[in-house]
Amino acid sequence: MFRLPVALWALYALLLVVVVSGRPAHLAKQVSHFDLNVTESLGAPDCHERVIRYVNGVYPAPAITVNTGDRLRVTIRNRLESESISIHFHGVKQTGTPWSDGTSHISQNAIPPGKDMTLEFHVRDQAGTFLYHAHNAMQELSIFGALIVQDQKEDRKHFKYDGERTLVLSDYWHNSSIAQEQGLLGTPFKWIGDPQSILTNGITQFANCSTSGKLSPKAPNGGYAVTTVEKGKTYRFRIINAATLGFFRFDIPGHKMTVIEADGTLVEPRAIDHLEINAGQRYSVLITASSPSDKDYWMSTQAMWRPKSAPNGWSILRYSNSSKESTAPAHGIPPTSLPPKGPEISGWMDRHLVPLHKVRIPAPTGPTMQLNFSQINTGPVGANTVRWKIGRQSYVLPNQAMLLQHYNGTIKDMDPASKPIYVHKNRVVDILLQARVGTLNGVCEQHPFHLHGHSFWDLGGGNGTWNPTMRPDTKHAVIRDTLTVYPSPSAYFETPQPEGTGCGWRRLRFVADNPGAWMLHCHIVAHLVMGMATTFLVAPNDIPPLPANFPDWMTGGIH
Ligand SMILES: *[C@@H]1O[C@H](CO)[C@@H](O)[C@H](O)[C@H]1NC(C)=O
Ligand SMILES: *[C@@H]1O[C@H](CO)[C@@H](O)[C@H](O)[C@H]1NC(C)=O
Ligand SMILES: *[C@@H]1O[C@H](CO)[C@@H](O)[C@H](O)[C@H]1NC(C)=O
Ligand SMILES: *[C@@H]1O[C@H](CO)[C@@H](O)[C@H](O)[C@H]1NC(C)=O
Ligand SMILES: *[C@@H]1O[C@H](CO)[C@@H](O)[C@H](O)[C@H]1NC(C)=O
Ligand SMILES: *[C@@H]1O[C@H](CO)[C@@H](O)[C@H](O)[C@H]1NC(C)=O
Ligand SMILES: *[C@@H]1O[C@H](CO)[C@@H](O)[C@H](O)[C@H]1NC(C)=O
Ligand SMILES: [Cu+2]
Repeated sequence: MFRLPVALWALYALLLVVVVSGRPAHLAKQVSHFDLNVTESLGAPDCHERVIRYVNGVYPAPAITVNTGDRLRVTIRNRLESESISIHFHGVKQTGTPWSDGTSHISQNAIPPGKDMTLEFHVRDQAGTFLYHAHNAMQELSIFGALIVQDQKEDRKHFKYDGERTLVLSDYWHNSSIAQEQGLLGTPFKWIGDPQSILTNGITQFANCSTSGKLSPKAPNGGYAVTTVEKGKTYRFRIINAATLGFFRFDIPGHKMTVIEADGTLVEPRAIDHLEINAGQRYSVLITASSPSDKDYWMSTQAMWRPKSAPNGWSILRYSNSSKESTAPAHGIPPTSLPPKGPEISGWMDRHLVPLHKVRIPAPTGPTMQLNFSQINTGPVGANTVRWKIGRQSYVLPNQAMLLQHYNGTIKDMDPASKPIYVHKNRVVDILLQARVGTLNGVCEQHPFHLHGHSFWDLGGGNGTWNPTMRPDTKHAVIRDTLTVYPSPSAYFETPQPEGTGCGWRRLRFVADNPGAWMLHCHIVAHLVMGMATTFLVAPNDIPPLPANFPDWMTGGIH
């Protein structure tokens, strides 16, 4: 029998500690290196074949899992034929690294085909469920994947579960995003319509996969995502809405869900019978596998706050005797109808949330910034050219990234439609988002607003038009990064309203403690492309210098 030297035994013991109990504190600050090699080729996520984007050969992009405190070094290789890309880590604050936000036109110029770029950043004081996705015009969510930041010590202190599962929900069109963008920005305006499919972990069935003849030689090949659980165990389901349009209702028959996390903030556990999750939002729910194990449960995802939903947002919850999760898709036959949606109730989900850790909410240190937004028609009479106006104007992305223009000293020469709102260091900013009926079709819609570089308190909202007697809702003020401006149910969508009618409002508050150039925008990508965005230049004098190794082509004027 061979004998290991004492030092090796010590190393073995240390490794055992690391594996068994999670990472010891002194090893917590790791550098994790990830490659994101972006390619495109034919695929058939819903059995209808089209060109899709793969990251490291898979769709959706692979999940990235790190620990709180880790430093990430992410190398993005753009191997697309002709499109520039950037990759944004949605919800990660990028404290001190505004150039790593991955937002093209704002934090960097997009990465041209054939080029590589490495982003470095810390996930300092954040933990929970995030996502990463492309952030260049309409291609926004053609590349998306889960980003999980573990803080096992903290999570296990409050919640008991035996395992984790991740469900990435997304919506999917058969038309290319380039065709969509041309339709949206062209005259006459052409809306993208509702998606053909709602995918779970990148697959569903639009056509019958056996008969459509569209079985792609490469994965994915459609079918239904299968999530396996063991009888008697409790799981943390991390549910990520990576849709470009859909506000989803998610149901699991025969199982109660208990929500414990919203956008990286732990909340008091609350039992819910279904989940409502907007584009860009994430929730963790606990579910216990205590139902009969001899059948499959069809989990469903359907769009709310739209006239109709794609009917194929199905995936399978399956009991298994193996502790290993199987990922092989199934080609079963789902139920014929989705669970009834019930009436759309503004803020139903938000009112189930109370932060687990109570933190003092600072008072705003300036006047409330009211951002009114509505659709405008800028086209000639009889032909529509449609944009979304927010605040003073419809936002036009600068050709050169705003942050680079900050370093160049050219922001002051920018087109007014691209200029940022200046924010002093550490100002406590209160923003009142007020939706109004525009000139086109009299509709009120929901809008998921996402802020870069900061999380905010979601201070509640209401129907119609805000007035100063309406106080912030501090009870449900969860710190998050994506909130919903709901339309009043009575003014919703199908019922045309006169121009100027208040559709609904919501208030958020954030501490501007992260110098940089940051976007606040609607996460409905079509709305973003149509100008529903604004930018903040936070504490320009305190923006740290650009790292010397920032790629040449970035500052050389290539778009
Ligand atoms: C990404 O591409 C590089 C360069 O071709 C290669 O060295 C690396 O192994 C690839 N990474 C992955 C995860 O596929
Ligand atoms: C797809 O795009 C083409 C070209 O823009 C357009 O003619 C067609 O109507 C679009 N199809 C759908 C389903 O939106
Ligand atoms: C698990 O194993 C038990 C006992 O062998 C068996 O009765 C049961 O059907 C199995 N369940 C599944 C889901 O395979
Ligand atoms: C798909 O087609 C095959 C072959 O015709 C059939 O056996 C199967 O039931 C169909 N599946 C669905 C989901 O309709
Ligand atoms: C937003 O609308 C309100 C009410 O019509 C108006 O008082 C306010 O000035 C508008 N704010 C901005 C910034 O345009
Ligand atoms: C909004 O209006 C609906 C009825 O249309 C009502 O049920 C709801 O309570 C209102 N919400 C708020 C926050 O006032
Ligand atoms: C910065 O200025 C240099 C020199 O004038 C110019 O070549 C470069 O394109 C500018 N970069 C940006 C991002 O404006
Ligand atoms: Cu919107």
